[in-house]
Amino acid sequence: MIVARITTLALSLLICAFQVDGKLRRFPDGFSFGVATASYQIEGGWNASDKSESIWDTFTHNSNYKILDGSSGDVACDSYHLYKRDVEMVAELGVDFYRFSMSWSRLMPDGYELSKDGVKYYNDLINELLKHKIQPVVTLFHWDLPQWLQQLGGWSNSLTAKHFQRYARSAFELFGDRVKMWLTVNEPQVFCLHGYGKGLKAPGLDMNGFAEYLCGHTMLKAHAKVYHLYDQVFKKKQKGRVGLTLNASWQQASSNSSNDREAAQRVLEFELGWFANPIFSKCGDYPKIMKDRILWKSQEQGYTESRLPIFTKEELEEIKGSYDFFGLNHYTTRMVKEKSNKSVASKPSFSNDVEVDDYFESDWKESASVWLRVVPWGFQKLLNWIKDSYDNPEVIIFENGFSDREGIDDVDRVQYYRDYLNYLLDAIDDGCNVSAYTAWSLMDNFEWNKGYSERFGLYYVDYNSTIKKRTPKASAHYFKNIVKTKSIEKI
Ligand code: GBE
Repeated sequence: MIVARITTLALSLLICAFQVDGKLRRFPDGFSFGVATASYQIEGGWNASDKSESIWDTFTHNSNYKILDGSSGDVACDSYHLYKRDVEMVAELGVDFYRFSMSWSRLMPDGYELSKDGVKYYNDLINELLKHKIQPVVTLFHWDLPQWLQQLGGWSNSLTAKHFQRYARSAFELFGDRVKMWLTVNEPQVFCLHGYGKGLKAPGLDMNGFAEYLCGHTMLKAHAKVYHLYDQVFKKKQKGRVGLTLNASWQQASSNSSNDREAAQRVLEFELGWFANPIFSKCGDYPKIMKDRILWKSQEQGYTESRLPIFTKEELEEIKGSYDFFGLNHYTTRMVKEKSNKSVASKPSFSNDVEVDDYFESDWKESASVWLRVVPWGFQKLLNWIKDSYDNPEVIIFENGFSDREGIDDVDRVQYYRDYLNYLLDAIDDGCNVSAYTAWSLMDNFEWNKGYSERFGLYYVDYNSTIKKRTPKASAHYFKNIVKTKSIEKI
């Protein structure tokens, strides 16, 4: 422990020395910083008081599904009890805002009545943050749908949008006097593809090529409904902003050939455009390439209509422009080329609809996650793609981070943040309108299918200790210094 302390100290001195010697780059005036978490990944208290089960409770308690280390979020970081320590850490970092999510099944166990204890928990957390002058940023849905709604089809049932709106209304009424930034949903693409298409995540449905599109369709409608509800009923009085946050990797064409460039563009359209186009593009609706390909493949596969649902005119209008900013979660980059042996698969799937080959360059530094390689320049390229595709919207980075299996001497994470933030500044120099940055994550937490085996935190969590002891890593000291000086050494 003492040795570890000394190395951390040495490391932070080294980081400081680096910053004094190297050339410093400043973040623009008004640029703000935050850190993020999500309810199921940190709270625990899965059956505290009158909380009902969420699909992640069901999923992790069912042995047919596989969480790598056999764990669950039953206790996680125990933030249900330890939220004051969490806020203390956020304050230590000196950031402007804390992005956390609300557990729908904690706040409204049966979808209608509010839970007294659920309301109290989020009131306490929000008030504690404000006491420390930290702005709360709330995600309404970060993947933990109430199980009773899943019984009714979950996000493949379009009525879920109505239930979501009722839940959001309560959240605005209860907390909107103090919460000024809301995210409706987190990464609908990952949630729908993994939960309804591949069956990897809760609710564990593997109805590839169908159900992920149904899920996405309802989520887009739900998002828009909540956006307009806030806009029409709450915005004037509460003066907050509403958006959502979308995941995207950069997709680098493996050659300059038009085939490979089209393939890379296609992945961007299927991953990011699927949700971004209907909301942020001038014409609205799904990307043309998605509509065309899925219809064509569906017909070839013998279906009479496209597996991608169609919006009505009214729905298109409702969804288009339903944002106050463009939320982005970004981690990594892939190389993409045209698929070598293309086919209309008899069995529909999202990946057959996209139909590319992808890979990582072998010299891209690895993380603890198979899907995450360190490719900082991809960040700049992606931000420029968003600028060019959606008329340079205000972008807020709501997640960016690195996974390891280390303790508090997380040099690789320090380097990741240094490099990614440098390319973020390059993107800003290119004219990208990025106004804030959020590190994922405040602390190590339940990393979905990987359980506790992959760590993303700025704070180390000792899961074996009864108090789930949190200790700042080298990256916490490093990040704190960036926030404090609003600058970073040039790489
Ligand atoms: C986000 O997702 C989540 O919002 C957050 O909750 C999570 O903790 C954090 O990032 C770190 O993962 O077959 O395993 O290779 C990998 C990040 C799929 C984006 C996982 C999809 C990461 C994109 C598929 N990735 N995800 S496989």
